[in-house]
Amino acid sequence: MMSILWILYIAILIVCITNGSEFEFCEASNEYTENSEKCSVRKHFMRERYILYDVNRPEGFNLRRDVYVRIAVFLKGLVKKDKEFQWHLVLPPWGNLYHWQSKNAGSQVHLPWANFFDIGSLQQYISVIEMYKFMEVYSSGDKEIELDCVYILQHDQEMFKTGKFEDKNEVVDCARDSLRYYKLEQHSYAGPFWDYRNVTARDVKCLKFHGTASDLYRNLMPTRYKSVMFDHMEIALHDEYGSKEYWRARRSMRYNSKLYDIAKDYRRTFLNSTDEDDNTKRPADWTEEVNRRDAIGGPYLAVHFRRRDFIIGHKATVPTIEDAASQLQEKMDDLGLNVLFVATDAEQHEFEELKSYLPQYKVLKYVPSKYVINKFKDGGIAIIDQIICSHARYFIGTHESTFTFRIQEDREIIGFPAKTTFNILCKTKKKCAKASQWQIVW
Ligand SMILES: Nc1nc2c(ncn2[C@@H]2O[C@H](COP(=O)(O)OP(=O)(O)O)[C@@H](O)[C@H]2O)c(=O)[nH]1
Ligand SMILES: [Mg+2]
Repeated sequence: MMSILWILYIAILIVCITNGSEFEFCEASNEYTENSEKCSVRKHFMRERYILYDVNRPEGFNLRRDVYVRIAVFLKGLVKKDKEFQWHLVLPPWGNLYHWQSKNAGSQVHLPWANFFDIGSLQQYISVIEMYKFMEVYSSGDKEIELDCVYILQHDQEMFKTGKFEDKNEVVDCARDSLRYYKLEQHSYAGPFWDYRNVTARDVKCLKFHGTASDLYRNLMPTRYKSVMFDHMEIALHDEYGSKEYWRARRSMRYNSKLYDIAKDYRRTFLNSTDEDDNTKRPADWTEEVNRRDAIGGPYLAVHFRRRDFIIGHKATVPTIEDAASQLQEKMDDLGLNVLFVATDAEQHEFEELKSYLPQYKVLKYVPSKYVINKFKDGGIAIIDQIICSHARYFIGTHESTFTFRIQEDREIIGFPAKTTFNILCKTKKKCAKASQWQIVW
């Protein structure tokens, strides 16, 4: 009886195969399947690869935004080179930043990128996925996420001692006690992982690294790893700082449209500034932007006046409030402007002091409503300040502040003459550091 059944089974199988029917071997699932569509879906998932990253904890919002550009250009190059796999960048959630301490902002952890940026615009440059979405897709319903490999980038201290810098990409022994990753069991490590408790890694490697981001291609090993994370990604340098590709990645970082709306409203209400009057209209789609230098900007001077930790960390270049006021006054008179917009992290009494030196002008700063601070958090308020500064007729920033750099980039993209953008407050009128000037390339 058994053998008759066997013969019948084999006969059916032969008929199926010779008919070219649905039975086929699916490598993706390592089985015969009658459903080739299902197989190709499986195959598709087999090709997905995810890159994750994190940045040195104390780094601020605006350096982190620069690290994104590095990794975006890196991924763009990778996608061009490697068509075998489908590469995605997982966006590390925002949170726990040293500067984000507003009491009325509610929780400021695990904030998705969509809070600050326009995800559709980012997608037009590379494939990105928010962390919470990645967790859903990657774990297929399970609560635990296990990454395949984490590389912790580390400076080569020897190079800093000798001053001789050369490319390096070398897996080294981890000095485990100094790391925030630790072994739970064989092939399982816990670690900071953006403050998620349910994330672990199968492997953690320390990488003595010096070089540009694309030197990390070789560490991806996509036939072995589906997900690779780079911690301390700020150590990898730009592949093409200031190139056309750099600026494409930077241009894809449009903000959440609600933040533009708030800034627009403020400009219209308090600064007599509209895109029509100021010649600052932009295409809705960043890929349609073109090279121009004819933006006029609203009838106000904007200053980014960085205080707090900068007063100590950048003593040699940050002016006193009185000195800053006197420099601003000179420029306002020069330009015939009587409205000053101040973006600052100063204490309220410092802002009042600045105002007291400039009684003849209208001196304003953006004060968010309770709703806005609670919804968009400190990062959103920073961006609103940056948008307002980037639409001013003339901008003066703070030397070596990445907050200022991001405003300068936005002004370059909008199309202002460079001389209205690359200006910084001097220590005093007589003592001035040289401002860097990174102009846009199209
Ligand atoms: N809203 C607002 N926040 C600021 C301003 N200046 C500094 N901050 C805050 O302080 C942080 C400065 O850190 P970071 O982004 O690293 O820029 P950098 O330290 O100036 O290079 C910002 O992210 C903001 O949270 C400002 O003009 N307006
Ligand atoms: Mg900083």
